Amino acid sequence: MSEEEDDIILSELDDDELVQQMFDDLYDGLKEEIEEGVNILLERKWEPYRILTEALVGGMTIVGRDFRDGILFVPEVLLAANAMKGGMAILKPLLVETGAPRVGKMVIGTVKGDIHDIGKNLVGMMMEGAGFEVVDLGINNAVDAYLDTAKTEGADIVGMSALLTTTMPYMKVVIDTMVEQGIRDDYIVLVGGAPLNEEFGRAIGADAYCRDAAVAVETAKEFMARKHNQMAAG
Ligand code: B1M
Repeated sequence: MSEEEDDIILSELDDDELVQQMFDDLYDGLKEEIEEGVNILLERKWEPYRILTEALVGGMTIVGRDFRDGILFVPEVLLAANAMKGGMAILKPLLVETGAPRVGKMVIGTVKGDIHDIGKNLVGMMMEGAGFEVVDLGINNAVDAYLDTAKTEGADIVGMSALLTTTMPYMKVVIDTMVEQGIRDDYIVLVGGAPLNEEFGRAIGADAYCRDAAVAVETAKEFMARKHNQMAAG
């Protein structure tokens, strides 16, 4: 059989087959195929958030498992991340175009020593979609980056992301510095990332740990509502 005959036509697959194929394509770091898959699912009227969570995050979970088990290595995972970002770039304007009134401002970044940014980007996208203004600090952020930007931007929320057990303690450094400077209560501090949990969030003095981007949005809304109520009362 010729190579052409072997080619899979994504648009001819049913939804389940297409999502399975996207898992394979993400695994193989095939950015163009991932972009095509996302566009096909959009044409089939899938909600952008569903595409994000079921097709893209689902695929990245498989990559993560094989990375952990030593089946995939950094260069391959980088390609997978690049493919995922291609798909996210298509979805971003759709998640953001809600036209909702601004409900608050968040400064978000990945902590010092950590270059993982997919989860942080996803949270930023979802927050924007929910009507928050988001200032993205990128990766590898030291205390000053968070605090200086939160101050100059007049942020309501400081969001921190960490994907490594070695970098997550840095979140406490940021929060402790806020306490030392007497500004801890000026901000809602939300933290997230795969190795964290609620207990860790509490132990470092964050306002909340957010399991995923949807929880981050809900939590941010709740805290903003409380803040507005306090302001109205006081
Ligand atoms: Co890295 N890596 N990585 N990696 N990587 C992990 C995290 C790891 C768990 C893989 C594994 O072993 N199974 C492991 C960490 C082990 C540990 O510490 N316990 C690991 C390791 C070891 C490493 C290196 C040290 C590998 C090496 O060099 N030997 C190295 C470290 C580099 C560094 O940061 N200094 C490294 C490098 C990389 C790549 C560069 C190749 C690439 C990152 C590319 C990029 O981000 N641009 C990469 C990737 C892609 C991963 C995995 C496979 C996937 C992460 C991801 O994007 N997930 C990851 C395995 C895994 O997590 N299962 C792994 C998808 C994303 C949507 O989920 O980020 O969890 P997540 O975000 C979620 C929630 O956590 C939450 O919401 C998001 C959306 O729902 N959330 C927040 C995240 N941040 C939030 C912030 C908030 C709220 C919610 O603020 C309010």
